[in-house]
Amino acid sequence: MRSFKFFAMIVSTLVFLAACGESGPKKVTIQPVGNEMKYATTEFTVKAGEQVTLIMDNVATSPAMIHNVVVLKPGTDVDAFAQACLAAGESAGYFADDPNVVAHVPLAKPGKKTQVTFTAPTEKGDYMYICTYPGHYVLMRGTMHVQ
Ligand SMILES: [Cu+2]
Repeated sequence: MRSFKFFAMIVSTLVFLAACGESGPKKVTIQPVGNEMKYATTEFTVKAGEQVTLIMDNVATSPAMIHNVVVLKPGTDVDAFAQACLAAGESAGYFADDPNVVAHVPLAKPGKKTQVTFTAPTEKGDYMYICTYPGHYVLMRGTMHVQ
């Protein structure tokens, strides 16, 4: 009887772990192209309303190549937003909160990883993402497709 209880406990634990594996947030990793001011991952797709863990895996080695990822709603004035981030300054991680921000992965220094977990928008469409580190947003851009 006792061994049956133990066995049942093991099985329920395994079932629980398997369920967690399936229902955890979808992981999306974004890397730059070496020491270039470019994302290697320029697009990815998520389902509307799903949980997403977005990761900046900064594989750069040059000290100037610090990157983040900020996902914006369609129709955002990207230039104005990037200017606000620049004005927010280094202490704010070159990020200015704004109603148009869908997700914000903090700055990652070379060789580091940062991440954020968020709920994908329920509205389908194409969402631009940029790096708001000074001077990067013009070249560091990508698209998150919400389907
Ligand atoms: Cu950058």
